[in-house]
Amino acid sequence: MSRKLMVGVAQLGPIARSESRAEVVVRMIRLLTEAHAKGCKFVTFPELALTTFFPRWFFEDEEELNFFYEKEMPNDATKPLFDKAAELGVGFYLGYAELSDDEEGKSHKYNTSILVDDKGQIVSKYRKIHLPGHTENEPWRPFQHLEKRYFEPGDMGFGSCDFMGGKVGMALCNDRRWPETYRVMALQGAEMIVLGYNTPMHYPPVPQHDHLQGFHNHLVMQSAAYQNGCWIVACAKAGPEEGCDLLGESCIIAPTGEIVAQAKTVGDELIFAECDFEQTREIKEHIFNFDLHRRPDEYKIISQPKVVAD
Ligand code: CDT
Repeated sequence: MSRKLMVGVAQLGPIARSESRAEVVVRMIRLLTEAHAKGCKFVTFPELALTTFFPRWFFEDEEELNFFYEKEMPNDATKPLFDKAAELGVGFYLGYAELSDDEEGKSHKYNTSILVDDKGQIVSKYRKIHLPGHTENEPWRPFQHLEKRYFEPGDMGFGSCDFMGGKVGMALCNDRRWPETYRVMALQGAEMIVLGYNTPMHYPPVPQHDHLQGFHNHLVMQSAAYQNGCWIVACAKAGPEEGCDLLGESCIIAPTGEIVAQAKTVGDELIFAECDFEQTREIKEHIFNFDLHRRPDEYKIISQPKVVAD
């Protein structure tokens, strides 16, 4: 038996600060249409896919900052994408900055992703848990990374839902570097984990690692795919964006840890691969059979509350 899904990754090249959401959505629809022509039933877009990567700037003016968030989804700018996807019968993953009010009317900001089914309906939402970077303006840096200032940590946990014939979970960028991200979803049965990223090639605090950005990107995801017996679908926003070079190398990784498709450019580019959810069993029922071989009693320290050193 097989449960195959043709999956596309719609890597986006740079988005200028002056570029409107409508212009970005036109680019996304172009890739979605290409994916459909190639037989894809599901397409992954990047993290914060609708605008330039705004945490690279320190904004003192709240209104200027709020421009980058979506107050509803879909909205006027993204509705054409939802409509086109429904017309083509293609589902998608989309990352965006979310501004929403809670029941008490208090505003919250999250780095969010959604899964949208082949009828254009949102079926699952995730809010980024591992927020990298810093909280205060650090003018010594050539560019800022203010995710810790501009977003709250996600409050929805790592989940896994029934989607397009398999169990699918979501993550966002920095989450992919943490083994717990994948394991928590795999323990809930995730067979495919989709994620978008914006990864600067230059890491100001440790520039001696700059040449390793591509290596670290694939290292963490390939090992996670294998250790959790799941597909990993990873989509970059890539290329020279507002003076900051972003890593490309979007990819689709099989449960064996092998990369089965990889972007060659740092521009708008579609890659795709047929992913069989059943292939996860080769790993999950054998070398990493959790029921047979995991020793959670020995891992307790992993889930203890954080100890903050003096
Ligand atoms: N967007 C995002 O999470 N980027 C981070 C950059 C790390 S350096 C602050 C990443 O892990 O790729």
